[in-house]
Amino acid sequence: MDKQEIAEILDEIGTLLELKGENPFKCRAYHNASRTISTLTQDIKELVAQNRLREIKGIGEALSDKITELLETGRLGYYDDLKKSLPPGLLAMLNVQGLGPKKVKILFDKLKIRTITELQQAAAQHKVAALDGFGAKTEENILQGIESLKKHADRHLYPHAKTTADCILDIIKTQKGVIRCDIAGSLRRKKETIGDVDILVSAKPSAVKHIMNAFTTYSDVDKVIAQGETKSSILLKSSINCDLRVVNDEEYPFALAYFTGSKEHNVSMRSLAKKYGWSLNEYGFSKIGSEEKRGNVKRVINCKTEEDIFQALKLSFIPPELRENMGEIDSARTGNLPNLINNDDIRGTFHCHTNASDGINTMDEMAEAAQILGWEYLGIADHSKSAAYAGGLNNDKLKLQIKEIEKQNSTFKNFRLLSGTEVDILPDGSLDWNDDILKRLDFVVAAIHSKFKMTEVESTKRIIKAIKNKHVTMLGHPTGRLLLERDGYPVNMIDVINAAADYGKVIELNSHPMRFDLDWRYCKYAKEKRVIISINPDAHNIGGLNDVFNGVGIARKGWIEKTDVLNTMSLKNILNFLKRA
Ligand code: DGT
Ligand code: CA
Ligand code: CA
Repeated sequence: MDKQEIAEILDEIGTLLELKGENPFKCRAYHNASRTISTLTQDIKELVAQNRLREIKGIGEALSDKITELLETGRLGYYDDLKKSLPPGLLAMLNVQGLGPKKVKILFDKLKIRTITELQQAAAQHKVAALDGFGAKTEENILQGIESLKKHADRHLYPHAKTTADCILDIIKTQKGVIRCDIAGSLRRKKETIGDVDILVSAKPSAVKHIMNAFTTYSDVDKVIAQGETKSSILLKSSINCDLRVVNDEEYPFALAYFTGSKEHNVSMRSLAKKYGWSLNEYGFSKIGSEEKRGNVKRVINCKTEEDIFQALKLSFIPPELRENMGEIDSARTGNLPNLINNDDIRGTFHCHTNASDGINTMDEMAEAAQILGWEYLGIADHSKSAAYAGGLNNDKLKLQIKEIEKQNSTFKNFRLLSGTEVDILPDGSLDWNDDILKRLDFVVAAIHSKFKMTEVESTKRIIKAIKNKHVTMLGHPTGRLLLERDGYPVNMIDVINAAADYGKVIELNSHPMRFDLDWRYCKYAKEKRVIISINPDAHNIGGLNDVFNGVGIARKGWIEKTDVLNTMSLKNILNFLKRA
């Protein structure tokens, strides 16, 4: 059991205690301990072995004993008993947007609601609105929340699916007889959310059976859905589905291209092949009209790699991220594919939080982590005063932070902290800081965090007004969406991009895996309008800085090149840019 698993269990204990209506201090102690453990820099195993857990702030005797039990035995009696004492459906109900432990407890106590289905029925019969502290509006929101949950239930956030796929790939790779293997599907295309994981293997025929066995007996399998000679499917305990396909090595490049998709891209590729008189499928190129089934394909062209397939069709290689049938085949034919941005192009980032607002790490720790990544600069952007829920800074605290950054900067060689803010765009489009404060900062990220329920016209106007403010460097998370949780506020993104172009403002590609906002589908337009994109992590701890690299994947999907991105600039150029901006 690692610290992350321990942190998750502690957090769940806190929630279970809330569901039971326990003393709030006790509940909070578990939530806090969870956060502390998940960001622990020391090795937790070592701390337990040396009996030093209690040196950590917020970890008393009871918590220390529980963490020790978890680490040593992989279980915790207290947690198991707690879980047994409540209907298991209550925890699932917390996934409905707007429902916290307090409300779930009332629903259970008063209406005996134990599952999301029961909740949906009760709300449809207006029994929920009648409860104290609920009302018709809350009831309506609950119904919408359930709908949205159902809509998203079968998709997963990118990093979650990627970690899962990498673990399985590691196991498959080491099996005897495996020749090549890769992740395919939407994960290879770096989509913002993933339906299921697709893995492709080429192997000697004699090895297929034990490869399939290794896959279906993987320790995290919940259910084997199918096990066959060419394809097996499993459902993992994490509720992610995973497909494994095994082909022979001659078929491999064709199968990889086919199962990478997208479906729409495949259809266009097949149409192009037809113009050459060929049929293209997952087994190969064959002459139209000849037998196309596996094993009977008379390949007209042999291809060893995906590159060979594109070459046969007189196309340059199309990176998987671009295979969405959004003009990539035409561009590949005319040699006009973009030279996509890479992880190595990133030289720093903006929009990072510290423990001065709702972040976890200190500014020093964030700066150190950025330098370990080899970056030249890091933009600190804590919340502004109206964002009370996120520990927004007041005037004095922000001024203090600016001073602190100056002081820190005198100690760095070849690195610089940039002082900034994530300033709230207030409902009328004005900013939460006055000009006196804003002009003292190196950069300003303006973003909406309140009053989401506006019409498209209203929120577009609100954003454009903020963009026009001369102190604003960039617009943060343009739609405010939380993937698989809530849609963003309605925005006319074309108008927003046009305004950013007119006023020379940057637009953030917020790279938090729940946001990926600006959506990649708008990146190409922004690029055409020469709007610079900043790939920002919205990091709340040192680990969060790495989200920039997920953002690079999304930027690649949006046809973005190094020169389209603010934080590929050197420190010197950034300082010049910010001075001019
Ligand atoms: P997902 O799993 O919903 O995130 O999206 P994908 O793209 O991974 O879709 P999936 O897992 O259903 O199938 C993997 C790839 O297989 C898909 O991207 C393209 C290919 N594929 C699947 N079904 C079809 C089909 O009916 N026609 C064509 N041309 N390709 C298909
Ligand atoms: Ca898939
Ligand atoms: Ca699939």
